[in-house]
Amino acid sequence: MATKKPEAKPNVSRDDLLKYYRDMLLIRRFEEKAGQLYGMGLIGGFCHLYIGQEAVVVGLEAAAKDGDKRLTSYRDHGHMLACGMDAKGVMAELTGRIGGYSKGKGGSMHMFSKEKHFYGGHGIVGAQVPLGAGLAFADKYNGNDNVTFTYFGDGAANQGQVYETYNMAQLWDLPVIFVIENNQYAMGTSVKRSTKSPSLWERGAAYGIKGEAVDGMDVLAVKAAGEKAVAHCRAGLGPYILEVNTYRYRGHSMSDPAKYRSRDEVEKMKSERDPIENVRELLLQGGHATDDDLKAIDKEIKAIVNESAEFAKESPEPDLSELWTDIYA
Ligand SMILES: Cc1ncc(C[n+]2csc(CCOP(=O)(O)OP(=O)(O)O)c2C)c(N)n1
Ligand SMILES: [Mg+2]
Repeated sequence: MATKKPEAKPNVSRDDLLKYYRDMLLIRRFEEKAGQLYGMGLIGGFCHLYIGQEAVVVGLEAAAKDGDKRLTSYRDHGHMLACGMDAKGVMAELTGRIGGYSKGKGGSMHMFSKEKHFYGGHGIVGAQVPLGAGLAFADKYNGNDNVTFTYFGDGAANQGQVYETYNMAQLWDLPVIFVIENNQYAMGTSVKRSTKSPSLWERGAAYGIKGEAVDGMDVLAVKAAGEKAVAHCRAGLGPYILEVNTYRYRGHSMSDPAKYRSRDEVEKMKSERDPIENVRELLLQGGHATDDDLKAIDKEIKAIVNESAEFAKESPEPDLSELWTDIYA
């Protein structure tokens, strides 16, 4: 992935820039805390952290409006926080407590919010892609101008159902943005080992779908591309593909031996491309914020995250009777 520094003069307001900084930092600190609670045995099962990829979801949420929908894979905590779901409810779900978004019965990969139009949390690779087209179909049918952001990974991009969905979405001009979060790896398999074609978004051409690749470590670039994609969909021109090039700093999940890449590679990304550091530099260089302003934000975020962890520890486990609720059969 190309290394490039953020532009010195971003075309956004100071308040916007501060919001992106705050939103990305909340995801980063929340995920670090989740990692700690996992290490302490308070979170069980699978847990996939989003650290490193924060600019993707924060940039795209900056292009969304109320009523737009989103859904993603199992690497989903960042998406929930970015669309305004409560950190306490997310953390409590991770610890399997009644105060969680799925009453402690879903865990990391299975949370939803009707209020925030967040449709999961999907553990089956690629399964959310056709579901996203279905949500977009409903919006088109209902005659509103909402769009659906359907996030999936570089690994998922090799799934057959993605291409069946591309075909139908384009055929029916569905307002769906296919967001390929290309973090360079699918578990331990680098994209270079799994994929011969140089770019994933260009595969949309086979179906007549427009798209582009974006620097996913630059929140402003992601926002700008998101606005373009959203405008395309709202104008009734059908789906759009964004391949957002990003990087995950942590393992695939909490149980990852990390033998498929070098420590140097990860360190280089962290030191040269970090999305939060990039915005921090923009804020400081542009005179939009002082060190003290940013320290105050750090403190505020830390308090939100600590509060979520306290809530998650204190919330009771679901009662046994909950075994028989929220089930179809
Ligand atoms: C249908 C299916 N096949 C395999 C798996 C096992 N699996 C879980 S995550 C994953 C890798 C997916 O990688 P990618 O789409 O790049 O997403 P990332 O984890 O990088 O966010 C695999 C193979 C699964 N959950 N579902
Ligand atoms: Mg991946």
